Amino acid sequence: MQTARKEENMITLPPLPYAQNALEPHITANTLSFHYGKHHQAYVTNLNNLIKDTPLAGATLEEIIMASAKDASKAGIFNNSAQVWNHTFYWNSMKPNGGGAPKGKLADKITKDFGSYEKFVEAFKQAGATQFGSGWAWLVLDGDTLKVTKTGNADLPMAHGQKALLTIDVWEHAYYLDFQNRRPDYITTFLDKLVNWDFAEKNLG
Ligand code: MN3
Repeated sequence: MQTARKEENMITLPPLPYAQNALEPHITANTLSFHYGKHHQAYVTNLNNLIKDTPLAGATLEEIIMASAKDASKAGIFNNSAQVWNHTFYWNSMKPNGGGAPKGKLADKITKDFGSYEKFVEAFKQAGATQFGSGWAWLVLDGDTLKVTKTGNADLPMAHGQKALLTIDVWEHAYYLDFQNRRPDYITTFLDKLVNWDFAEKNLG
């Protein structure tokens, strides 16, 4: 019984929103089997080990992230909890047969805040390509304004008072098996073939 009670308090790995081969030929099942099955799973496992028998056991993922974001003594908890959140958000930022320009409310807001969809694309590619080392590029809502941002390692918009709408993982493990060192090609493929604007618009609220 004690085991069952403890499991209720654990952070779990959410299912991928599509099959591991659903993003092929752009992102292969081989990449997803490692990226989701090994990397994402490892962040979940590490986090559960780190919060076990601490006051954060049983907290929601967002509560754990915010409780550790500004506390240097909890860097390991922050890194692993934020990476659990970031990866779930990233899987949902893509879909089979995605890509291209958004429509409707989000398209209008992108035009209003960036000048055009092309200007957004330019900013997003620039952010992803210039994030030095590991990290993420984001479309966020900052107050009432859409912005493109980049974060290093596990860092994420909610730690900066921003609302995430969309993300791309630019850690090498996200693209190296399929694109080797060609990070800009991976970002272009994400935007042209994979991006899930329905998810981003839902996050806009
Ligand atoms: Mn990753």
